[in-house]
Amino acid sequence: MKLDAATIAGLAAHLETCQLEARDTPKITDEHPHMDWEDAYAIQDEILRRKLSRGLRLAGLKAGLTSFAKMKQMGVDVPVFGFMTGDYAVPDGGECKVSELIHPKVEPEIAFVTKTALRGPGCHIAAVLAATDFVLPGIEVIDSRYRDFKFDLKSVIADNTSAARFVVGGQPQPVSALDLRTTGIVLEKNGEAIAFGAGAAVLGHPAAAIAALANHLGARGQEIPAGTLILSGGITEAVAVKAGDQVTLRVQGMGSTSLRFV
Ligand code: OOG
Ligand code: MG
Repeated sequence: MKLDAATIAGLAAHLETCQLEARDTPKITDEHPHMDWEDAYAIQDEILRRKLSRGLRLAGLKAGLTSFAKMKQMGVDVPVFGFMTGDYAVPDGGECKVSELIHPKVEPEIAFVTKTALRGPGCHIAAVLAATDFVLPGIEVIDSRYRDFKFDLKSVIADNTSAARFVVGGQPQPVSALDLRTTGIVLEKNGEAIAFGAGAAVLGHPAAAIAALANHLGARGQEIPAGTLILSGGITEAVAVKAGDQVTLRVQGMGSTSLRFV
């Protein structure tokens, strides 16, 4: 760790305030170029602690920057991990208020729900599939608190990987009958199909993103508990949205989920 506890708490308060007030900020590494990975996750942890202390509940975990399309779009090359609290959840087919966000984008993802705990190191795709209760379509709404979505990896980790809202729905499926690598997805905006992909875009297999999360947590003495919802990461580039937009994600064999921006 390069930052002291007071600096970590201050940066967490700053980033969370930007989130709650929907205003942007320059990336924090501009002022703290020496901060390290541990500092970045410590700031994210402090944001979670602040939210839990106000009575919010943890609603799920996420992996991000797990596809080449996303890594290329954001100019980075390592996956990142974050969390969602209950207030991030939009009901399937429900509304998302853009006035509460800075510059939202949507990402088509495959969501996993675990039935047993997963702990790294050494977690792999087969362990993830054995621990998965079901998978279902998920749209993540990301909203970097950084000006013009410009950040480096440490800044985006501290900012809880741009997490803002999410919706899951459709027809949850057990993984036993699926090959998630060839599972196709179509993202629609206002009735027009605008992005396409397959599960293999995410680290070769979306379960690999869940294994990477388990291994990341394992290195910190934590695990993915049973019953955890996890977003495995955007399959395509993220797509900007504005008020009035209707977004639907169709996943092969799993139905669809949607939300409306108002
Ligand atoms: C970081 C979050 C990326 C994903 O699914 O790749 C992410 C960002 O691009 O702002 O959630
Ligand atoms: Mg995402």
